[in-house]
Parts: sequence; structure tokens; C-alpha cells
Amino acid sequence: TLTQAEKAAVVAIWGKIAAQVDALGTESLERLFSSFPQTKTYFPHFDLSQGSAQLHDHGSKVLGAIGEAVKNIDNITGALATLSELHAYILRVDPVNFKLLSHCILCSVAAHFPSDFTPEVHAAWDKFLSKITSVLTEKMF
Ligand code: ZNH
Repeated sequence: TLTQAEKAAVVAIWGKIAAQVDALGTESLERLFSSFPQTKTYFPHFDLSQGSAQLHDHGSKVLGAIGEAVKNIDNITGALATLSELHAYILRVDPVNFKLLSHCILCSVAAHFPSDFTPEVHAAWDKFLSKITSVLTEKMF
């Protein structure tokens, strides 16, 4: 679980990310699909070319869900329960892919907010995204 200081670090930088969920979500997905092309197999029905409407739409949804987790940082499991079922039972996304996406989200946040992305913020966000990953993958097994 996250310490109070880690929660505060997550919430602090979220204020900036929230104003750019579309841009950051899209960039995170573009990084995911170009750096780890195997992840594209989950999206055969999407136009994954750079800047496509579907990338923007999906990127906003993913970061929107992360925003819900920030708002409910003391009850992430409850906040993401429906999404957890979707990813486990319907989408069946292999958990390794969550690590890759989390990494790409961190890279995008770091690239957009270099001075906010201190080692403490980096570590706190890494832990926060790991928590989201464990919630979204826990029903898989
Ligand atoms: Zn996911 C979907 C979130 C990861 C794949 N997602 C989704 C959605 C959301 C999300 C919000 C929408 C839902 C509805 O609509 O209802 N994800 C998310 C998050 C995460 C994720 C938060 C982490 C962090 N995913 C993921 C991964 C993958 C995925 C890793 C793979 C690679 N998703 C997916 C898919 C889908 C989703 C495929 C469906 C899409 C469509 O639309 O079709």
C-alpha cells in the first residue's frame, strides 16, 4: 500500500496530468504500440496509426480511469472493480502488458513534466500504477 507521502505525490502531479488526459493518454498508447508492437494484437479493430481518433478516444479513457483511481486512492479496488472484470473475463489481457503500458505512461508523464518528475514522484507513480495493475489483473487467475 502507498504511504501518505506517496499518495500526496500521486495526487499533486495528477492535477497537471488531468488537464492533458487526451494528449498524455494518446502519447502513452503511441509509445506502447511502437515500442512493444506485440501489444497491438489486442486492438485488431482499431486504427492504430499515429494520432487516430480511436487512439485519442482510448487514451482518454485509460487516463480517465487512472483519474478515478486517483480520486479514490484509498479504495482503488472498489473504484476499478468493473474494469477489473472487463479486463479479466472479457478482454483477457495478459498481465505483462500492464507493466509495459505503465512504463509508457510513466515515460509520457516524465516527458511532459520533467521538473515535477522527481525521484520521489517517479517512485510513487510506479507504485500507484503497480497497484492499478494488480487490481485490473487480480481476477484473471
Ligand atoms: Zn484497457 C478498454 C483502462 C490496460 C486493452 N481499458 C479499456 C477501457 C478502459 C481501460 C477505461 C474502456 C472500458 C469501457 O469502454 O467500458 N486499461 C485501462 C487501464 C489500464 C489498461 C486503466 C492500465 C493502467 N488495456 C490495458 C492493457 C491492454 C488493454 C495493458 C492491452 C495491451 N483495454 C484494452 C482493450 C479494451 C480496453 C482491448 C477495449 C477497447 C475497445 O474499445 O474495444
